[in-house]
Amino acid sequence: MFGKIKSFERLGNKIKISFEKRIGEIEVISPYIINVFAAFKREEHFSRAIEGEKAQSCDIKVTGYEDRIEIHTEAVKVLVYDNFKVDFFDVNGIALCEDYRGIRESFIRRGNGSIGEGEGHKTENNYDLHKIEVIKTMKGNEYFYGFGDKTGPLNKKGYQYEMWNTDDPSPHVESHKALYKSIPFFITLREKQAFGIFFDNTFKSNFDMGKENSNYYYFGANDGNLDYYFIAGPKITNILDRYTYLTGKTPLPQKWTLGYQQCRWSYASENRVMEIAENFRKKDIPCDVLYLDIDYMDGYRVFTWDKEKFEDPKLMIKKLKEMGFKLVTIIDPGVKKDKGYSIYDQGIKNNYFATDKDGIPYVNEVWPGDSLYPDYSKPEVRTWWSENQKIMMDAGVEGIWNDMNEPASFRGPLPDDVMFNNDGRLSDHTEIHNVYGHLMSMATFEGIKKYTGKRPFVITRACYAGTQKYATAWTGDNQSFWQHLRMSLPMLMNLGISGITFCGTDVGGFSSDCTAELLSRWVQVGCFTPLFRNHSAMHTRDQEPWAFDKVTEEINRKYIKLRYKLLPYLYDLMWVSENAGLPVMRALMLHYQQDEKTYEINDEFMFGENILVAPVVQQGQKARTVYLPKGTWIDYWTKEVIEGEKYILRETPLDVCPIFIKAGSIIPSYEPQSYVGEAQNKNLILDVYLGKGKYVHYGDDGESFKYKDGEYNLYEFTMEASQEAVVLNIDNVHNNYKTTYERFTFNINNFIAREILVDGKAIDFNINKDEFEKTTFVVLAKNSKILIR
Ligand code: MIG
Repeated sequence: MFGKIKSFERLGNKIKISFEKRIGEIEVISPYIINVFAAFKREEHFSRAIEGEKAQSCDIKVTGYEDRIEIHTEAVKVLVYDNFKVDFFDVNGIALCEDYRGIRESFIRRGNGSIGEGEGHKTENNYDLHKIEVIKTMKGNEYFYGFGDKTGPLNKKGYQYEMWNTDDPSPHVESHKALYKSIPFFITLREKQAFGIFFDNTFKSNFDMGKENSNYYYFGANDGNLDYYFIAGPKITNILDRYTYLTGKTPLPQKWTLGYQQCRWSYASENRVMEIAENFRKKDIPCDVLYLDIDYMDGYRVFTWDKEKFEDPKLMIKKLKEMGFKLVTIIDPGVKKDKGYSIYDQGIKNNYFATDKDGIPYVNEVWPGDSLYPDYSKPEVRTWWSENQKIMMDAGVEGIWNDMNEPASFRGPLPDDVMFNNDGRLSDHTEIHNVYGHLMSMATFEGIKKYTGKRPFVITRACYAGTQKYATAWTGDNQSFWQHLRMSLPMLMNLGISGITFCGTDVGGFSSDCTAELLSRWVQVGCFTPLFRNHSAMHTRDQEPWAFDKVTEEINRKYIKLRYKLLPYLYDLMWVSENAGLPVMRALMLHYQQDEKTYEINDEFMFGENILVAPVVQQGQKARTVYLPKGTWIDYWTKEVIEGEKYILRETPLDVCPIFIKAGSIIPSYEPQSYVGEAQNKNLILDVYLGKGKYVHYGDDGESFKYKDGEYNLYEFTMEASQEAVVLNIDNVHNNYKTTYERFTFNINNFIAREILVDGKAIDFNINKDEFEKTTFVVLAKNSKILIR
């Protein structure tokens, strides 16, 4: 395809290599990030995931040898050979990622054709279609992570996946090659060292992680350019920071978006919505957000209201607000073909819809019947769509839920030759499909930002790499199956590894009927997922926290309250995510990369660095094994101290989700409220688990962008502890937001104090020996040094 190397030249960070038949390019983005590029589809190096210039000036050494070109940065060594074979080494000369030069040989499938063919179905083989393909050597001891929302286990070794956003209502199982999102990014972990690969290509692509042959893995696309990034580690956490440096970090959301959310297809009248709202308050179950699914609209016409069901939306939303609820409405992309309907008329008049190859607006069917697809790849359409958000914002709606944006279509898939503007490039559906939802989210985000001035809350089903900048993602139509609760853990952990920090599944399951026990266990997981939303489909049985029995209701209340208690900790994690690219729900190996036992744990996760959650994901399970990595852990419920680096057995009565806190943790919490902002949080509670530790707590107004101008607070808490004494330091290291805290309440777990000195002065404290031993005291919210002994 490329032929032999003829010459090369360096232009800034780029090394342009002339091969006999084509030009290849290596660009050093940073010492750790290397781009491999060759123009096939178009000359321009264009990305939908990466915005703005990312290349940094850095030291690069380029040397030509007889058989290769060597490019050195301070972190990696890149060797380029004939045929644009590229190998990556670390600075010690250890090979990390090498192109495969051996024989291509598929695994054996015996019999004539497949069973599918025998029964008259067509089988697909995408490999032959690849115009672009990169094959990497596999040594055998690799682990692969990432790829967005793919089904199956955490480690993707031995599996093959496709990137083609797909709305598939059948129960999601391990054989699904694709779901709603296309995030062509993965991490390879081998011998405790990791690196990332981001294949920035929006066409249909495939990733075969050693399924075809265990000597190699590969990725390829049907069209587009050769364009991938090698991202050096060796730590996974650093790779995530670098990947999100390229594609963007999940921005800090408004605080209420981290509260509990209740959804349903559909709460379809004002009375029903108010009944749900009142129930939450009456039953003392915290809740911040209610949703309106498609039935609030007038005949599924987006940006309209069914005035019979919702006579006065503005007034209803006002009433909800007074009760502390925020309303989120669904907006699908499909615009009803309907003369006289303003959105349709504007779209037709201004050529805002995708067209067929002859330029005639393309029609397919979605909920409204015959519908057209706004061409979000056209700048004017994004502006128009963002202006439309005003219609909803004016009514008081506080977040927008973008569904069906794969895009879904009821009368068969959109033909390949449906045409899109692609910011002036004129492209067809094969190129735009995987970024359609991404671009819709972008337009929605911009509109909400413009009309509210607040941090937009957009929730989307379809994503491409980088969508985290604009939207929260949910994992689409799961089912009320135990299997789907189980699968949600690796799926959400891999979404986090793919840059999508703010994600969640439908708690309780979307399709099928949930059971009391399943909801009881699902809410225990939902409590720790960044997006905590219970949702269920039309015709399924009621699934609200109180829809089953008193026991289930009580368990829902317990875990929803725990979520509200932990809100300051979760908000801190979101702040960390915006700054360091780390997810909230973390696979264990993110923090225990040296411990191979953590590499394939599918049923435990870290909620930040301090809390390990080992939920029950099997019906009737009365006890489960938990792997605790190296270190000392404290059982959250019993305060038992357990040495890690071993498997333990934990009893799991229905209301217990095993939770373990790392020794040395200082966990901030609030007294649970019915909703975010019900009362000012004047008291920050700090749960202290003895050990050596440091914790940084972040605070701002919880809704505006002022924090970007420095209007925020940072409290640094540090601890040194021995058997006899604990020393705590409070240091307000950043102090630009008028804090609401008056005091800090410390709970020192597993410690009975005899004396507490704050800046040398003795203060009062309480000893609690009933439940478990702890010492509690209150100090003013200011810098101080506390000695407890
Ligand atoms: O064709 O709007 O995933 O959450 O409730 C189904 C109705 C369309 C699919 C979404 C689901 C939503 C439903 N939608």
